[in-house]
Amino acid sequence: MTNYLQRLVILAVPAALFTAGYVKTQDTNRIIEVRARQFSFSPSEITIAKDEKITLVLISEDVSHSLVIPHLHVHQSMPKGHPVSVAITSDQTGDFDGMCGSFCGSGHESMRFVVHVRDK
Ligand SMILES: [Cu+2]
Repeated sequence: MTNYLQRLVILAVPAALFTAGYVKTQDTNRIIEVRARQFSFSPSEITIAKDEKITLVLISEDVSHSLVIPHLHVHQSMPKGHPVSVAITSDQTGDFDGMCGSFCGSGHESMRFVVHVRDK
């Protein structure tokens, strides 16, 4: 019985953590982690397929930043120490510029991000 309980805990704890996790993946196919620090995003560009559902997991490594991609209607704050996620998709192909939308220091303007959307 003790063994059974141990196994139950071993299985249940990760499941509970995932369910209650701070990153919500919602109905998406691919997760891409993007880290921000003064004064760049890493990666600074990503390539996705048209109509592909993507979850960006955004992590700020130093101060608060934000990711703004006007064409994809993304305007997501990236508070220091709190990973956040945002779903993106595009029904058009092209190269769509993004940037940091929160002034974060003297190199803020150089924080650029590009989403390349290609045909499948
Ligand atoms: Cu910034």
